[in-house]
Amino acid sequence: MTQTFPREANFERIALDPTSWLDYAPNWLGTEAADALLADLLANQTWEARSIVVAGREILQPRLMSWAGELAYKYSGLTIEPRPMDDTVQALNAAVSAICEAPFNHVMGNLYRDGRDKVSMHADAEPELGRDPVIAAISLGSERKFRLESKDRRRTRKHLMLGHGSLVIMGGSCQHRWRHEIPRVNQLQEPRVSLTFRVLKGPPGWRAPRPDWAAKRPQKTAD
Ligand SMILES: O=C(O)CCC(=O)C(=O)O
Repeated sequence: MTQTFPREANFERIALDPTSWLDYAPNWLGTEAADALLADLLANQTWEARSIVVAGREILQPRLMSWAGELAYKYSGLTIEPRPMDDTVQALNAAVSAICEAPFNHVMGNLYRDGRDKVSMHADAEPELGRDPVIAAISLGSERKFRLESKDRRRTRKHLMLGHGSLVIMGGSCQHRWRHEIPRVNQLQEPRVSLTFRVLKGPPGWRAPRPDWAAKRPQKTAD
């Protein structure tokens, strides 16, 4: 039977700057529900090693990934094709969309097999996500550090420990003013799974339409 998931969460807000924040619900899922979800995802998602292009070189991502969504998604030179959501991912997507009041249509899974797996500093700022996207992430399994660094000259650093059954939302200008990473940890043996939820506004290559006023430049006349 498909698990059901809460459609509400007790968030604490962590302000990063006046227009960027994290909303963090450490106990969104209780331990039992989080254990069951982790076992389901490990057993039933297709976990793949995929390459991305960094500085012109193709490298294998240091983690496994799974995904589902009605549109293809392209980042770092990697295009992941549309793939249907299974019942569990669909139920999660509906619950997290209701909580965030965002029509998420793409779910990406990351499987960090142990502490050597990581995701490097980056921002989710592809044009297909639009301006100031809301991105949510569920964490399951071992607790890992979620580190953020501001893009400005100060390079301010913040971090949050993401625990089993938690839900975090990156809001406001988070993707435009900050980068984030899950750094490597020595000697950690246990896996972690995260599922991240995005709204893709269109397929790879989609661009926000120019507002009407942008096209209406005055004809050149003598001032
Ligand atoms: O695993 C996480 O919590 C973060 C994943 C991430 O940064 C991403 O999918 O962009």
